[in-house]
Amino acid sequence: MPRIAFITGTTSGFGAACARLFAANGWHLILCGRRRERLDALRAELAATVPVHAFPLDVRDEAAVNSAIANLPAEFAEIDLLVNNAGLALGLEPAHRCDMEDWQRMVDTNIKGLMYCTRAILPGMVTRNRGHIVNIGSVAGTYPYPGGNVYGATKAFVKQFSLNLRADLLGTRVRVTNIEPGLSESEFSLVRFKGDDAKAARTYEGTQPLRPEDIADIVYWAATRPAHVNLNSVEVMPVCQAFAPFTISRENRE
Ligand code: NDP
Ligand code: 8X3
Repeated sequence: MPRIAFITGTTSGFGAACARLFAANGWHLILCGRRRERLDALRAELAATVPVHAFPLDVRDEAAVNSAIANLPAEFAEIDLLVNNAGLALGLEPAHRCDMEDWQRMVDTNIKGLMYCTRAILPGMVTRNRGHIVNIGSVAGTYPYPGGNVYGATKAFVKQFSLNLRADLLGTRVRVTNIEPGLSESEFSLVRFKGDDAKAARTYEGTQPLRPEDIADIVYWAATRPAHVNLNSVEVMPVCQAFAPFTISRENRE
């Protein structure tokens, strides 16, 4: 029986790479993101291989998420895998200089959007007693760094929400995995720095970051373990990245 994956945020980066890998392995796909032209192009590319249902969706819009799920064509309705990938970071300023709208957009997308998609799709999985939710968290949800403030906090939400879903789903055959990547090259930094190409490029300069295909590989691997195996979390960094040491300020002593 063909399997159906719903992947959010497939117009670039991890989501597009996941769509390509799952298509290459015969999965039927439901794809979304806000940029219609890119979605159309991806659908045109993949529909030659597998059935694809693609539509523009802003995951921050709860009513639109619910309506999209409620009105799925019958052949796509029984979702086996939800990849909650859509997300973003905005800015790298210290908290006292951040733009409140940036903080709100990160909360609305990374937390609320992920909640809306999960809440809309999970009941069907529980009824069918089959399914898998793969959330894309981040190392920023575990390790603090300057400027990570609300972005990291949204990914800490993803971490704890994933664990709590596991607690709620105990006794069902529905699986939950949180994948937590580190430095990865995609449009992530371009979005974070609001279209500033040079600044985005400097993030990756002289490094060998993870590629979207590396993350897709892990999502696919997690989704294709035997049905009795649940990967709770996968933390992954490029070899060129490690943890910051504790820092000590020598300023402002009494
Ligand atoms: P990209 O910017 O390349 O891709 C982000 C995707 O999310 C795009 O397809 C974008 O589509 C979509 N998206 C953003 N906002 C919305 C929205 N409101 N509704 C629907 N779709 C939306 O970044 P990545 O591929 O790197 O990021 C994917 C996920 O991985 C994110 O959750 C990110 O936080 C996480 N991550 C990224 C890391 C990195 O270093 N790159 C490391 C760890 C985690 P569109 O703009 O068309 O809506
Ligand atoms: C993306 C990784 O380190 O830029 O989640 O926050 S990082």
